[in-house]
Amino acid sequence: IQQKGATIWLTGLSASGKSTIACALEQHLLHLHKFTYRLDGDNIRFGLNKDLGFDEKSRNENIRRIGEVSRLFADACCLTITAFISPYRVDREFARQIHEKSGLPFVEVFVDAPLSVVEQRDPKGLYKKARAGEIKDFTGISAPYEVPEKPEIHLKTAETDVAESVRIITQYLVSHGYI
Ligand code: GGZ
Repeated sequence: IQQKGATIWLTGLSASGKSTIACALEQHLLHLHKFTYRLDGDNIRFGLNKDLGFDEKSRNENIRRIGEVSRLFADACCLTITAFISPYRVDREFARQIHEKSGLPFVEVFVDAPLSVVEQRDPKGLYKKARAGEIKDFTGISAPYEVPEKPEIHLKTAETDVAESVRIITQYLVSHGYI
């Protein structure tokens, strides 16, 4: 394999657009014939991490494991895309540190949409349930989201469409020599 690995770490609220951007980015990188893989709730929270819930400790462990797995994928020369809320700064920093210790690029992407916007989108009705107290520890409502302080990329998804977001991330990867 000629390419190097890297992790593209998307973080943001539920319904901010992480999964949509991750899927579109994966498709784009595949079209460029890059070795890429996407880690998201569907292949992690229903498998490796099916023992974990959404209290603070469980989220810490969720993100710790995803950080380790993404590092392994990146070490295997994969452009690894992760799409998890990852609400705690300390957990994202841990993921970053284990990549950097291994000499692997870690690109933190803040998928930013205001709470008012994601609550309006509410594609699965989860915010409504959280407001009604039917889901506890819901990020943005009854659990914290710690905004990234120095993300490599800051996407405002209320103002930027998916294609543009993919273009911005790809441009970053090209300009840093990661692809
Ligand atoms: C936040 C929750 C919760 C609670 C279930 N808080 O929009 P979705 O539905 O499809 O994606 C959300 C997903 C969040 O899982 P993550 O592994 O990304 O979270 S974390 O990084 O914080 O560990 C949401 C659904 O799971 N979901 N309960 N209480 N999101």
